[in-house]
Amino acid sequence: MINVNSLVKILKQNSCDFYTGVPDSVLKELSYYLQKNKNHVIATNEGSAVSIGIGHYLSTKKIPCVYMQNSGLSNALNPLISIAHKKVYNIPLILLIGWRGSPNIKDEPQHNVKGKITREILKLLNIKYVILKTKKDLETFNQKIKISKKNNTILAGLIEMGTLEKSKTKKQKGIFNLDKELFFKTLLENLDKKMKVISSTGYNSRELMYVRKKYNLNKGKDFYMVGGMGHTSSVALGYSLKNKKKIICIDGDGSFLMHLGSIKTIGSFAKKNLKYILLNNNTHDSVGGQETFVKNIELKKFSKSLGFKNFYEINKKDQLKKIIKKFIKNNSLDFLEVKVSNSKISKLPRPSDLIKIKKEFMNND
Ligand SMILES: Cc1ncc(C[n+]2csc(CCOP(=O)(O)OP(=O)(O)O)c2C)c(N)n1
Repeated sequence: MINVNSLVKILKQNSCDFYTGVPDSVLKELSYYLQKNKNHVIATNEGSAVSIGIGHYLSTKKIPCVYMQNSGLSNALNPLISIAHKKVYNIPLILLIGWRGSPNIKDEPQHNVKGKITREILKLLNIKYVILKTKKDLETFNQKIKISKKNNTILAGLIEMGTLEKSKTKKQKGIFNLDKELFFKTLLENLDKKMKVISSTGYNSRELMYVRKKYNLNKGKDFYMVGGMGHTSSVALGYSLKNKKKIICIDGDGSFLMHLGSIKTIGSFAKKNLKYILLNNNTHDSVGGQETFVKNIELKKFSKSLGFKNFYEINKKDQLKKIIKKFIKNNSLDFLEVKVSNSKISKLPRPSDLIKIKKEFMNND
């Protein structure tokens, strides 16, 4: 196992003291360590994180540390290839990559696919990597960082689930109180039979699935976005344009921010049958509770200026039923923000038979 302090120490020895990235459960101990660090930027997507790192290098000549989950490596490809690559601007970066679905570890389907090809992607990009498991690997990493700095190349550290030693730091609490389970229950009770729901990566899809089963609520069909974080709203838009039925998109705030431009596309192109729900807990709850900073956005002005017709906000239990009923009944492109607490359910199920879920979702009976 690896202690985050030892990892950070090695980076520091190499004048690397600036961190940017998108949170990941594998790397949550690093997030906890960085909580009070002023040289740390939580980015909304991995391409932005790499780009922030590139900017840091241009202004300081110091190598930055960019962290991400391997699923986000694909978001990072553009700036990694078209800006930082050896044959373009040749910019040194240290990547710390949470390696979900590594061949040694049993994981979910979407992670298994990415986990298997993560090293091949790095090889294609000419990025050298070290698998970080032990203190000895840290020493190798240290040596390779020095070479990276000398040649201005990119170096990656691959970190598997369970490698980083647990610290005493506890996950930060959210800032809102409304129970998410109660929200899901009320929503499902008020859905029309033929409605479709598309829900985001993170706890949202898992909670939706859990609440359906727990209370035996069967109206409507769900499509759980187990991967493709940030693309829930786009899938919902694409679906809604060729379907007359009402379609509900349930997004998390981290997911909403990851490709925020998609919300503008909805504002410009969606019809009246698309309904967007932002489940706002102001955190990346499912990967360690890191702040998303969504609370600083004036969502009413924001959504209206993008083309949504009505904006609703729920932050108390007694508003749930009335506002949800109205939101569902309206025949207009509406935005509902629900300020919810972090998840309180301890053992959330995970969608597993994805092909079955897809078939059931596509069945219009
Ligand atoms: C491209 C990509 N980057 C990072 C992750 C890791 N990840 C999974 S869920 C999640 C947080 C999502 O936050 P939010 O949408 O607010 O949902 P919550 O966790 O609060 O349920 C992150 C960062 C991912 N799955 N995909």
